Amino acid sequence: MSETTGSRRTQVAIIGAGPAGLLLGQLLARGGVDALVLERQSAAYVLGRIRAGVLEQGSVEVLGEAGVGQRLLAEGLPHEGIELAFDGERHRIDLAALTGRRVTVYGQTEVTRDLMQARAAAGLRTVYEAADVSLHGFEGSSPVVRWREGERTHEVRCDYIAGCDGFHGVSRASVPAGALRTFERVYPFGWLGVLSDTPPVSDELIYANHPRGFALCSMRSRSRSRYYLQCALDERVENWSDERFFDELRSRLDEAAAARLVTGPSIEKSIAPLRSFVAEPMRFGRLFLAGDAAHIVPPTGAKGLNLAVADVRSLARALISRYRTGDETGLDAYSERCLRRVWKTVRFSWWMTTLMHRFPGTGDFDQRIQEAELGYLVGSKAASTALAENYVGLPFED
Ligand code: RFL
Ligand code: PHB
Repeated sequence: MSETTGSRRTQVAIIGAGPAGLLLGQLLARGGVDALVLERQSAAYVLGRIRAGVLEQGSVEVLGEAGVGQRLLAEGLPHEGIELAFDGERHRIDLAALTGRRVTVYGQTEVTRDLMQARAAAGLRTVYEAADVSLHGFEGSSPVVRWREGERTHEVRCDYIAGCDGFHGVSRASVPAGALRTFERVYPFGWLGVLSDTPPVSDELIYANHPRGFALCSMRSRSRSRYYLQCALDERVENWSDERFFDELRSRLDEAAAARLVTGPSIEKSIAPLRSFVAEPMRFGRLFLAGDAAHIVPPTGAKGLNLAVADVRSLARALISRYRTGDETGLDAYSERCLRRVWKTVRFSWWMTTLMHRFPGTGDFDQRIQEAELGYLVGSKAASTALAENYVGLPFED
């Protein structure tokens, strides 16, 4: 039997040290609210996950408010447009002209690194490699979180628990069955991603619709590229040499882009499944879900990380005002307010996924329909604006 060490107290126990958990910890600390962050993995493991790359302007602003905007401002790449490739040609969507806003290319790894450093510099504690995290008493007034470090079991008493532990985390799974309604769409394909130290094929991101399947040309810097190919769900990374990957990518691009593509050894290669998922509500008593713990979107619209930032912004504001003035209206409105934005974003990501990918079992008719919609999109200011408004990010509600 392992022994339980002395119980400690914090105001908010945050489960998960991904971008959602770390950003919440940072915003709360700046608002004078005490929090402890518990993470199942090591810090190195968390930093090794290659994920998102595009930040909405609103997300950049929130990271600035959290005091971690300096390197982002210096090294992030502002993008004022994206390119859509289909039927052998590329067309630019001028985000800045259509919306007055832009996005910033800055890797999720870098966001996480900045947040980790800010947390360490402020002397705030994160428990990494916290095993068997369990949540108790959140339906009442005194929640407790327990975990194991080696042989020792620890616990923290708190006022609130923030479940920021991603799609496979323990927080959502701790909610009593029946208290939660979930909505899900699993797509019949995945994304095979490659990171390489090669200059990006274009100054802007290219989203390509092609009869062989979707392709995306993204980047992390002027010398590091991130490329994705739509692949079958049962595809295996081992079957994709770098050469095969780049040959396939070239075949899905327009001639000019294919000719410009600079290839080089991959430094990361992985396959991600695509899914849309929403859990309602996002609050149970004193447990609040935020980020991927509550919802997942396919990466086509570059929205997952940005949604996590929007949730956390709202939760931090609500908690800070609860501690400052005792006012709980922000906490009471949290779930509904977030879900309005979540569903709009789920819709956008689903739409962009449907428009850009080749679905198994569909044929030339469906390809022509997609090309017709893309043609309309790039030719109509109204339709381009609708895409651009969503891509740069819908305004925060408060
Ligand atoms: P995370 O990043 O999954 O972090 C959750 C953390 O919780 C920990 N954890 C636990 N800790 C303690 N106890 C437990 N029982 C635990 N269970 C889990 C995990 O180890 C982890 O550290 O969720 P968070 O913070 O909500 O952040 C969400 C984002 O990571 C995610 O939405 C984005 O990466 C999605 N995404 C993209 N989003 C964008 O906004 N723009 C993009 O360009 C973009 N591209 C992408 C993406 C996701 C991708 N994949 C691999 C799914 C591209 C890809 C390929
Ligand atoms: C990325 O750079 O990883 C990225 C960019 C845009 C997306 C998805 C992923 O839509």
